[in-house]
Amino acid sequence: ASTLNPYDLYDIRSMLSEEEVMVQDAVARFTDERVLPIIGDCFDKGVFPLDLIPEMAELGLLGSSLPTEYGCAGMNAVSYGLICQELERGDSGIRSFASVQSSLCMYPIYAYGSEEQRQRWLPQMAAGKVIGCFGLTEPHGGSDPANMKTHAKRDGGDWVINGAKMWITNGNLAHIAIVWAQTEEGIQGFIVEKGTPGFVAQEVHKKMSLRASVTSGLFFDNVRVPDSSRLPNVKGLKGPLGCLTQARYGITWGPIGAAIACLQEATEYSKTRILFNKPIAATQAVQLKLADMARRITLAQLLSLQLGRLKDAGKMQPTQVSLAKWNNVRMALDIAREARDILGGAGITTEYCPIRHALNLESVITYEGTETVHQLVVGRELTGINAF
Ligand code: TGC
Ligand code: FAD
Repeated sequence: ASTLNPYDLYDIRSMLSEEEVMVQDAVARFTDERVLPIIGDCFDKGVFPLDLIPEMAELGLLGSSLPTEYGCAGMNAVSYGLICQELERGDSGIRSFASVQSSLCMYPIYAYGSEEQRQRWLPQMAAGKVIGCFGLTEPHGGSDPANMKTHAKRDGGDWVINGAKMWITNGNLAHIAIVWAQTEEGIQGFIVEKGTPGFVAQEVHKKMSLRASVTSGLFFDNVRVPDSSRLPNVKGLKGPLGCLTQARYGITWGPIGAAIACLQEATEYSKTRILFNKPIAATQAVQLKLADMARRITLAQLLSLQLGRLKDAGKMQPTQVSLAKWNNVRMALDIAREARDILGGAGITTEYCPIRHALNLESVITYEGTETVHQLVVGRELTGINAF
């Protein structure tokens, strides 16, 4: 009998350190025991499972790569990737929560914030007591954030923010928003607290995707914040883009988890579904589909692991992240749709995971840079010509 693991055909596990294996196993257990039993219902009802936040914090999953002096776990990039993979095996919405909290909110406070801001926010965010959201995208077009309309104007020792952000994950859950605004000195980031007069979050309804995640619009009507809430150590688009590089790196890993869940479901189903006197798994058509899924998952696993090793060595480039985000999300979306097909009619209900993953991945392929944006980043690298 074969000793190969069908969901790890190239034995990625053997390339992980002892600590990385422990992290993966702990998060896998969390997903199996705490996420999978409830997530179909959460998706149906359109609610994010808030109860899971303290447990995610306890496992060190919030800001996992930041230093222990701020109450974080100080793990490496590969461990962060494995966290994203195991969370997204549960649901993209759970991984989104961790991505936003870790890479888009805690990371900028750590990388661009003052020591006072770090001390004030990071330990509470690692503990899941303060939730963050990240406001970059605006209603008139997210792919081109350089053209943002939201602006902040100096007024004595304060700043006054006006504008709107759209499609903001965690918007209505968040205690603080990292808000990117145009200023006379270029784009700058501000920490805006919930309850600040003039700041309103409004949840987006009627979503068919990422239903177990909160998505909101943010509105700023003469919102006054002190200069101490400005992130002092970055100016320009490289501020938000630097956060996106962190989050996109995690998103290269996440969809591998979703794809594995779909392959597993399709394989099991096909072995027990008897048609024309034999399991559909015994047909060449289904085996070709399953084999192709395994091939694409294996390639994605190798891409993300190498990307993680480059990141841990301090050598990862944004173009490499774009290539892997594009490849791996496309891989998972195609697999989720194909797995849905193998399940026939049963595949259209949330009793089985493929349709939920397929619908979720429709967001994942759009957010953090659309597939086209990442293709054009790679094209620009090859040609030296900016085709945006
Ligand atoms: P360009 O004007 O050339 O560059 C501006 C400055 O930024 C630097 N830079 C980067 N730095 C770090 N990481 C990156 N990936 C970077 N890319 C560029 C660059 O060196 C330059 O620095 P400096 O010092 O010279 O000023 O900008 P560009 O032409 O590279 O950007 C164009 C484009 C289209 C790639 C960029 O605008 C883009 O990525 N657009 C897509 C926007 C996007 O992804 N939005 C995502 C919003 S957040 C989100 O979706 C969260 S979902 C979370 C969840 O729920 O999980
Ligand atoms: P647009 O930018 O209007 O793009 C429309 C179409 O035009 C796309 O197909 C795009 O690929 C294409 N296109 C754009 N430029 C070109 C070009 N030069 N050539 C060819 N085609 C082009 N944003 C945040 O800031 N924070 C969040 O937390 C967040 N969470 C999100 C959660 C969800 C569920 C979703 C769906 C989105 C979220 N986003 C968030 C927003 C997301 O980043 C944007 O949706 C994304 O960047 C695309 O922007 P857009 O929707 O305005 O589409």
